[in-house]
Amino acid sequence: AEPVTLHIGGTFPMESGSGGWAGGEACLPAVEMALEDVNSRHDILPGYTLNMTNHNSQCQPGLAMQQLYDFLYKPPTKLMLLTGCSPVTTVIAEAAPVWKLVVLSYGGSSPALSNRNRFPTLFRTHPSANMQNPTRIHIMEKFKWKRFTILMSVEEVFVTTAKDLEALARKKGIKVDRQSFYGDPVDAMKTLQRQDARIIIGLFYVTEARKVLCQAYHHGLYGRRYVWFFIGWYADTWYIPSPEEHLNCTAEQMAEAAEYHFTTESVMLSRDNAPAISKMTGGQFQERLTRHFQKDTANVGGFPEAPLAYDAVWALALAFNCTRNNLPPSIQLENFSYDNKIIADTLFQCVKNTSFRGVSGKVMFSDSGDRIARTQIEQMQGGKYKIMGYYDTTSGDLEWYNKEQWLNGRGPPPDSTVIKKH
Ligand code: ABU
Repeated sequence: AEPVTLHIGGTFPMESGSGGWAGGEACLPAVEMALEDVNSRHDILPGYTLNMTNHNSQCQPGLAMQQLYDFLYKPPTKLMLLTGCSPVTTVIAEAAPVWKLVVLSYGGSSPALSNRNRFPTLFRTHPSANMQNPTRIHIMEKFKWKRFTILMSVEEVFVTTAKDLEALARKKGIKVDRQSFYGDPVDAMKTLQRQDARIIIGLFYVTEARKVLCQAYHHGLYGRRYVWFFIGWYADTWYIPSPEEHLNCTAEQMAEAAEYHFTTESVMLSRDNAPAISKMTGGQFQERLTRHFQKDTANVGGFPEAPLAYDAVWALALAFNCTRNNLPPSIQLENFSYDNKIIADTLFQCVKNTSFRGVSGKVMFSDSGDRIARTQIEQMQGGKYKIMGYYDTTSGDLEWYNKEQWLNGRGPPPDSTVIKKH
């Protein structure tokens, strides 16, 4: 007999009109690869084939709303939705429960998404941005910094990360100043200069990161007295200006200002030698995906997150399999409709109980639908990122390789002006 098709919907930010995350570039091929792999397996969803309708959300929530209506009102009925980028995941996951739809986000890092009351049917393979805050505090303590400044863009994903970071710092007696901006960071940078900020944690998307770096150069907020921390999932060459942005900084100036900054990001690729459920290791998955691109993957949007997107499809397929096995004999998975509570509830329970070895590591969700992961810390040295170590939030262990470098050649600079006593 012909296999029965199960339909899902997916939004992928292929380019970022709003300046957000353009992760669809690598995450869409990763999802397509996973659909192919799942569909060719006879032990998962026998008798069924998965099919995805997808849209380019450009990481814009308004556009994504229109795409959600398309998913809902244009047949066939979708059984689940895949989303990437926080603003889009937020609007879709807030609306989806009305149609009894489970949402699986491969690329939403906003801590706000952990709210079960607001997002009752959301799960994500992407770890929350809050995962990196204990790491940041640990590094502050390691380098004996008792004061730092958060510079952030006014978007829920960054505002909620900053709030959590401030609360953690307060508990450790570390003083935090906060400066925010929307679009143009110039005024915020002037305030940083006035406040004599030295240790600065930046929370913004990559387009804004380039503006900040350029302004850091012009305001002299870089070099031996300053330490910047940026988000680690930007492409490796993110700091090189693109001509359309009219940044008023040359590539050399940007590279000079970027030198010795640190980044933190959740580990998203399994280093395990044992193969994942897909029979590939994390490394083999990455090699296979790399072959898909004609260019250096350091410049492909969403390349670091691609394992999360690949694993999201496996989580979804396993959950469909589990639902099929747990439904009463009179109800078929393919009979799902947007008011079918029995299938929706069974599917929700099945996703909740997900547990498998993925190419991104062990895939399991907490009660709030979140993923737990280690954090990787890197530093830019000579224009290249070098791994400094890993932090395990669960155990509080920092694995540190002592490879950090400082422009003064001595050690970490002080967190404020040192007044010498005579
Ligand atoms: N690592 C990409 C996260 C993108 C977002 O949360 O919007």
